[in-house]
Amino acid sequence: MKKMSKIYVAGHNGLVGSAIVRKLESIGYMNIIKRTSKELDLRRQADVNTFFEQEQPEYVFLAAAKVGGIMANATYPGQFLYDNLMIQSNVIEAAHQYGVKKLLFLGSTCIYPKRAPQPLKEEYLLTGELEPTNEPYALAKIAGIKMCSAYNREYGTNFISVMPTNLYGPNDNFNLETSHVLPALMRKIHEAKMNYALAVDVWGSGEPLREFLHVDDLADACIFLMKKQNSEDIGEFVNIGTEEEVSIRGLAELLCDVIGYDGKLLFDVSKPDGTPRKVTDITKLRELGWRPNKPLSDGIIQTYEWYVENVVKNERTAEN
Ligand code: GFB
Repeated sequence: MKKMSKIYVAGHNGLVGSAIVRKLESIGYMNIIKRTSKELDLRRQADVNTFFEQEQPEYVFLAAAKVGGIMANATYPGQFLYDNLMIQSNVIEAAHQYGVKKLLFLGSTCIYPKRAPQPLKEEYLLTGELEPTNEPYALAKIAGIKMCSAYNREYGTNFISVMPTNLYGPNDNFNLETSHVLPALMRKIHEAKMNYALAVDVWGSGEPLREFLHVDDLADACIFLMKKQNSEDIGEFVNIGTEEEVSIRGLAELLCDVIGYDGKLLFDVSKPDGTPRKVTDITKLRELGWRPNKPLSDGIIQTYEWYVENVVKNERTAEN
């Protein structure tokens, strides 16, 4: 990938796509193509083909997806399945049709079986039943992995897939109905502090274990893989994570420390826990030559500053 190569970042406004664009621009990539979902609906195959025919991208980061936390997955299972299958199928097929040199497809560690051994190794894919709260999303992502590897076999393409663990960082979704746990608890704890509330509501038992990767680390890993590795080096896909886990209770306590809130945590067990544990094995990624470098506490401090500067201030301005 050269500094003037034509690179399409699908989903450039999202958490992942925006981090990839930030990183690419910061290291001198000048020729990045972006389209909002209003300008190009990736669920429409003819429009996607026209776009690829006109733009002829050489490299594609496929970060466009319908994503959300445990409640969004449960509330919109049809949209999660349809939108993701359509977006990824159209982009992967067009990348093949129009001769893209390399494509990187982003999945998620929810592709692994609910009761897979931990830490999760790549070979555990399709060895058991999926976690029901995100089965439609996981099935779409598994189809994406299989489509990339099938196209590599059948057409000789160079399409690679990566499975990031739970992500967080700037440009995350802070909507309490649809967000993931880290931004949701950041918002709830911040608002509790500002309103002098005595307690914060945390969904589930607080016992599930999760691993959190800062999205700037993910972007760095994706660009590293795009530049240096091919599908035959990577195999079907590679995990991207930190191998460090924290309970939801532990995460809430860490957020309370960073935000400066000393009220109570109230666990609402009427809400789902989801998968009990999800920690990646990143041996393969280390062997390929990459390792994470942002500790969770530093990443949370940086993300909280971003949240206050961007989300809180904008909402205050909109209210006035
Ligand atoms: O991040 P999250 O929504 O999704 O929830 P998953 C993780 C855990 O945090 C669950 C708990 O046990 C939630 O019950 N939790 C506690 C909360 N308080 C809250 C809250 O206020 N909001 C939210 N959202 N959770 C998603 C999948 O699973 O992870 C996706 O649904 C995707 O498909 C994504 O794979 C990475 O980690 O359970």
